[in-house]
Amino acid sequence: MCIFCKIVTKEIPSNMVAENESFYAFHDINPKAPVHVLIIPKAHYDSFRDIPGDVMGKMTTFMQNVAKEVGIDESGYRIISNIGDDGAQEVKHLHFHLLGGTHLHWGHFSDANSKDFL
Ligand code: DGP
Repeated sequence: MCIFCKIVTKEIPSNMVAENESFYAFHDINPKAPVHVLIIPKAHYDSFRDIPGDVMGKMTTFMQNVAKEVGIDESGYRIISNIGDDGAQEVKHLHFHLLGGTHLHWGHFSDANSKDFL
């Protein structure tokens, strides 16, 4: 069982923000912003590649509500999902990072020159 599946079953403790029958939100152990919440489906999907569209639709509503719950809905926030090797995904259970509580800068993505891809 993966580490986030163990968080869902409470085998590994976490600082919960919200949950319903299908999704779970908890504070990241290594926060990169004043608010840094991880949002996961309780069912295991390796990454965003694998989640069915209808489940993603329900997850979107849950994520919107979590942003309200932690008080960053009006001020703004960022949602990131790292996918696979080039996405630098460490935990292979789909998760979205919800970041906010400060003005976030844009960067830290790659040393590559974007012109390389044009
Ligand atoms: P990613 O690189 O997108 O796979 O990020 C994984 C995130 O998961 C990273 O920000 C740290 C967080 N994390 C890893 N293990 C744990 C844990 O046991 N508890 C909590 N709360 N967060 C964890």
